[in-house]
Amino acid sequence: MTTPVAATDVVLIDRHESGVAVVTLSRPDKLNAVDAALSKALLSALREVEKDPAVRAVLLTGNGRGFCAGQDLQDRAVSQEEGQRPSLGHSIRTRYTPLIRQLRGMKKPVVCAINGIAAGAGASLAFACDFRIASSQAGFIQAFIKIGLIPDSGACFLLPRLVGLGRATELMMTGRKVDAGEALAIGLVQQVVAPEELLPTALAFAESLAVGPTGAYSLLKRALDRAMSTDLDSYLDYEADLQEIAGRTDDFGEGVAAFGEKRPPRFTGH
Ligand code: T3D
Repeated sequence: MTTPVAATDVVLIDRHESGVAVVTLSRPDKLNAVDAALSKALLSALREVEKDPAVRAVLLTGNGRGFCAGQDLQDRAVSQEEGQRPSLGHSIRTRYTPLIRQLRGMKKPVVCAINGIAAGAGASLAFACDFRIASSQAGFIQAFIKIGLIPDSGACFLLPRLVGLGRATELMMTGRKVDAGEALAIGLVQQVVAPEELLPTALAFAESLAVGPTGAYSLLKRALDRAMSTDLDSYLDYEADLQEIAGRTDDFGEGVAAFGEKRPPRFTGH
């Protein structure tokens, strides 16, 4: 079933019985560029699927030929024409930071199905997901520099961690397009498929995650995030704390029982 959220039709949620919620950006005539309504609806949709216990994995994608073209520049053009200088710091703090925090902090795995161009903050949304599967027609552009901005929405934090500092710097300073083949070669996406295979492939992958120990995925995400930004000694303490939590879950008991009984585990996420 597909339900528009936040009284708009610019972000759709389609809940599948498999436990996967497909969240779709839907301003296709503007390549799903982020205006105030879309950012608000996306945050609302992500929070909604996060708190829905029936949802165990999330799939983020876009309608039409683009995934997301970043900030809606028509909004900005209007401001410039009116002689205004918009506070981009305010825009980042209120519009984009909450989205990136929500995606990175999501207690469920998030798969991004990149159906077309991902530019500016649109690329950052994809970087903040746990997995990226791309259509052969997808591409990534660090578009910020072309309009005199620095990469935002976590791009300077996330992209070097995905592809290395040297490559990230080159992509960010040139603003050149990375096509799907290059994205695969540099590890920016896990898989590239034909456009008609994108949703079935991404959905099947998300479904395979949804039957997994989703509580452990959540802890694993926290472990990886911490590991990328601390020293080994501190990390090892944090790891022990997280494994303490994992060891008290029903899923750990079920996993060990299933191993002993030589059967597939039936994880519940508890
Ligand atoms: O401002 C703040 O709050 C700070 C935050 C900044 C975050 C950011 O994301 S900054 C970066 C903003 N994004 C860009 O700079 C990308 C701008 N778009 C493009 O460079 C190109 O559109 C693409 C390379 C993405 C795709 O090119 P192409 O040739 O495939 O498509 P197109 O013809 O340019 O676009 C199709 C339509 O989408 C077109 O509308 P029209 O003329 O048919 O009515 C175009 O204007 C619209 N569109 C594309 N991107 C945006 C957009 N409309 C508004 N904002 C956009 N970002």
